[in-house]
Amino acid sequence: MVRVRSTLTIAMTAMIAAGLGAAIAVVATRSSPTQPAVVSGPSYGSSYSYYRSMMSRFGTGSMMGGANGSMMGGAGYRWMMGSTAAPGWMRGGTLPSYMMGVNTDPGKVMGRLFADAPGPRVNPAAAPRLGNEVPAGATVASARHRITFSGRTARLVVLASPAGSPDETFRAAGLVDPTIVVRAGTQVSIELVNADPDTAHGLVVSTARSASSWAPMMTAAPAFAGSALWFLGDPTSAGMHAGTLRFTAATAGNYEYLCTVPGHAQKGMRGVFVVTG
Ligand SMILES: [Cu+2]
Repeated sequence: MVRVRSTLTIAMTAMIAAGLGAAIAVVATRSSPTQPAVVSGPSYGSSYSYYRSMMSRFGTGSMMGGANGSMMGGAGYRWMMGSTAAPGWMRGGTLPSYMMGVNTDPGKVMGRLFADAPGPRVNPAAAPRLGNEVPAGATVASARHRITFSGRTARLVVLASPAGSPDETFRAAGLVDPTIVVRAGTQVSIELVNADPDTAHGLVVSTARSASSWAPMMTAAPAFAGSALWFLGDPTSAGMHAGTLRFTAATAGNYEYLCTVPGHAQKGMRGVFVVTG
């Protein structure tokens, strides 16, 4: 059973990752059974190609891999991308209990599998500066552990587990897991950089209380349209993976941001996100 659970966990992470590069793409449901639907988004093609190459590393006979693996075709890809054909637990429902057991750190598995994924990269030499950068238009109160934006736009760089910070934490404006405050209606842009050499990380701004979940990527629904980046793979010689969440902080309230990778938010990889009225 342990082996089955492990396989399912990898499948689960692969499903989420399949949507990574094209997280913004709108998935059409009408298409041929063997090809993914044509969607907008420049990264879709390379993401699907990468996905196929990654999945082909699994042996034939598994649910995922090989030339005839059920996850290899367009239908499987759409399923993983969260089409309406996807099961409820992929769309914010409860994760089946049989997927909760693992014997391998999912973040390490995910980091390795997606180290070569396409997407923007950041030069590691720039990471320390980015992690300490005070955002334009923001007030940083170190003693209060808080970054406050007063304008109508907020642009912030967040590093995941960079050198010099505790493991499984975020760093922004020189602070560890700071409280981030914006006004209602602010156009928010958060660039996430995975600065951890051997573990995947992600970020979602969600409603409070979801941090207690072992697998936030399944249970922590984004609070705003676009407020999730499910995860980024390990850095390679090409640089550190980076991705940007863009959303409008539409409604005042107390939210949280947290790492989506299983177990990380529970270890403390999270912070408070406040939208003031
Ligand atoms: Cu993490």
